[in-house]
Order: sequence, then C-alpha cells, then structure tokens
Amino acid sequence: MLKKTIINADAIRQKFSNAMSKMYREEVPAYGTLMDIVSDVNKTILAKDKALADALDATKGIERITEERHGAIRLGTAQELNMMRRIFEVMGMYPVGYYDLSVADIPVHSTAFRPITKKALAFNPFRIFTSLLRFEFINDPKLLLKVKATLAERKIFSDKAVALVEKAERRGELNEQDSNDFVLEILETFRWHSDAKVSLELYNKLHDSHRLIADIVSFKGPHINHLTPRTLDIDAVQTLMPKYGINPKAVIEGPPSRKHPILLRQTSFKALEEQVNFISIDNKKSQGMHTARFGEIEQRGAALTTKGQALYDALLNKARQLVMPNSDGSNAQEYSDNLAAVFKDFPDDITEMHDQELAYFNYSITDFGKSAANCGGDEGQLSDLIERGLVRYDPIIYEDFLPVSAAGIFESNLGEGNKQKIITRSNRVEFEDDLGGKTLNLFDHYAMLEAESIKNCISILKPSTMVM
Ligand code: OOG
Ligand code: NI
Repeated sequence: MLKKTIINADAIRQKFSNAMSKMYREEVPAYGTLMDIVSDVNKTILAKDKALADALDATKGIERITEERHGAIRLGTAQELNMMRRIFEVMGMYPVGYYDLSVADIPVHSTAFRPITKKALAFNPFRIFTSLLRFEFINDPKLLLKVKATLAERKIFSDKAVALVEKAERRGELNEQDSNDFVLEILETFRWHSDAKVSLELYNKLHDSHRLIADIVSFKGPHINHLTPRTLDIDAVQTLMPKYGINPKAVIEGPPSRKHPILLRQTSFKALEEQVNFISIDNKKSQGMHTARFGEIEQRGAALTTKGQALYDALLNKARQLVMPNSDGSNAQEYSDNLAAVFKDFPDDITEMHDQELAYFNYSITDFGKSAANCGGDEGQLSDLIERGLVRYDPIIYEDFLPVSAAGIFESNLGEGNKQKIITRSNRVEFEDDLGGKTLNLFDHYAMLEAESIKNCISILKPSTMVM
C-alpha cells in the first residue's frame, strides 16, 4: 500500500475530528443531544461493568471511547477520490476495506479511511466511510452526460487546501500554523451548502434515478452526511432517544445484543429535511427540500476471523430470510427475537470464541506474568502461559464496517420508493485505480495485529519451547 508518514499526522487528525464534531453539532443539533446521551450511557456502563472497564484498559481503550466517532461522505469522481486519499494521508488515515454497496441496489462502492496502527488508533480513531458514485449504474445516457458535466465543473477543494497537502507531502509534516489552516480549509469541503449547483428540474431527474445520485451530484461539495459516536450499550441509547425527542430507525443493524459483542451494531435517526436553493431558470425562485444528513450511533465488538465472519454472514442471512425488518417498525420485536434465536449458534463466550478461532485476540502479559518475566523468564506453550495466568487475551475490537448494515443505514435515510434493481458488479480493481492506491484487506490486517501481540508476549516472557 502506498503509505507516506506525516510526522504530526495524529495531532492533525485529532484537531480535524474535533472541528468536524463542532461543525456538525452546530449544523445538526440532534447530533449534540445524541453525544450527551451516549456519554451518560457510557459512564453508567463503565461504573457498573468492572470486567469491561478492565478489558478496555488492557487494550488501552478507555480514553478513546468518548472521543471516538466516524463520519461519511459520498464523492462524484475519481479525481475527487484521489485527492481525498492524499488529504486523509496527511491525517494518518488510510483506505481500509472495499465495500460493494451495489449488492443492496446502491450505486456506489466504498472504503473507510482510518488510522491503522494500534498507537494511532489509541490516540484518535477517527474514520470516514467514503463512497464513490458508479456511473455505470446511471442508465439514461442523456442524464449521464449531465451528471458528468455537472461534476466536472465543481471544485470541492480550495487551492490553499491542495497547496497544503503538497507541502505536507514534500516536508513530511505541517507546522502548527499550517496544520490549523489545513484543518480549516478541509472543513470547508465537508460543509453543508444550501445553494445547489443544479436546477430543481435536474435535481428531480437525478432524484428519480436514485436519491443518492441527487445527493452526490446536486451540491457544491460532499457534505458530511453523519457523524457517529461509539456507545458501550446501543440498546440503552436506542431506548433513550425518543425520550429526548429523537426518532431512531426501526431496528438496530448487525448482530443481536450479546454478552460479548461482535463486529458492529448500528442505529440512526432520520435525516433532516433541509431547504435548498436551486439554480433559478428565467429568474424564477426555485426552492425545494432535500434529506441527506442524519445521526447514527454504534457499538463495537470483536473482529471476526474469516471463519467467524462466515458464521456471522450465514446466521444473518438465515435470520433475514425468516423476517425482514419493516421500515415502519411494525415487526421490530419479531425481527429482533428472531435474530437472537438464530444467533444462539454463535458462541457467546470468550473462551469458546477463542478456542473455535471465531475472533481475533490481542495477547498481553498479566501483572503476574510481568513479575515472572522480571524473574528471568518462564517457559511453556502459549496455551500453558494462558492457563497459568501469565498471558491474557482480549478480543481485538472491529474498527471497520459491514456492507449489509451500511446498506440498511443508507436505506433508512434515503426513504422508501427507491427499489430500482442494480446488477451487482463488484469492482475493487477499478476503485483502487480511481483511488490511486490499494485498500488494506481487513482479515490480513487483524491477523497481523494478533500475530504481533503474540510475538510481543514471547519476546518478553522468552519461553524456551514456545509452540503456537
Ligand atoms: C454511508 C453509510 C455507511 C456506516 O456506518 O455503515 C456508514 C453513507 O450513508 O454515506 O456510514
Ligand atoms: Ni455510519
């Protein structure tokens, strides 16, 4: 993977994440309310659940929780995606994973830009789910020409932003003043604009083709469409939202509630209806409404191995074949009861998940292990070291996304009546061409982190007959 290291990337990312959060709080006040609910729920959980607090501490997770969030943008062209990659690189964020959303009749494919090292994640784990429009799914050739012409005309990065990216690439860092300017300039790319780049007539045509196409093509830039704080108890937040006047989507996406969370559970609240000024033709005022921006929360659990992921996919499919959630919430209880019943086949026990190799784990030396190491090392197999309490393992938290869940989030905010069928065509190679770099493979990455943690334990405890 193309990977440049900018010396103060972590600090720039943190500044940017905070600036985005502040801007979104002003633009979408319900996001601020959601942040407050999440923070209260997280505090309550940590006070109650000593084991969770310990596990988070062992993986250095506690401090990052309240700061943690992801966002999403949707881009129109390969050039935009390419420049975006360079911008994120300045902030130490790299493209991880390839998500083909055409499987859910959504005309985009995506990656998530995020920090990848343990240290960078612990410092600030800000992520941006980034989608690129796929022209091949626009069937009307005339409309396609208009789309291309409209996108070719817009300029989503300021000259100063581009100059600062080039400077960072040349020097390998940005000084304090330049980092502050960089954050301000990039923030502009993500800002909401109520003045559209198209007429109401074209907007309606785009909208009829797919609501997402209208959202991507009609505006001056790729406004941030949501920011998502991480909660330690998503069920609690889902129940609390209506009490604070926020209307959540019908069901939580992803696995059911479990004692030991896996992957990712997400829920969102409905997009705002915002007033838009379209380009006026013949001096007629043309105003309209657009729904794009929403709020979301998520709870993260263990990253799954290919074996665990296959089991998850099979169970989710099975559950969704039995009951699909209605967007009006009329069968929400039935859906979640059914999901819970089907997922009984996924062990909800850390030892079993470990021994059946369903999840990835971070191995670390216990306090007892540290004193043993100080006494000149120990010997034995990894399993012995664990049994004797010298080494512990904790699930590696999943830092990525799930295509089926993402599709559910997209859909809940695009509304009904957009059931145009798309022929699935996954095209990672084309996406990477447009991106100008490779996307990191999720499973390889988690496996590498696990292997590194084992290596680290071995090098400290130095058992003479280590068998893995
Ligand atoms: C992105 C939806 C995907 C998630 O959390 O799965 C996403 C979008 O609506 O642009 O953010
Ligand atoms: Ni999201």
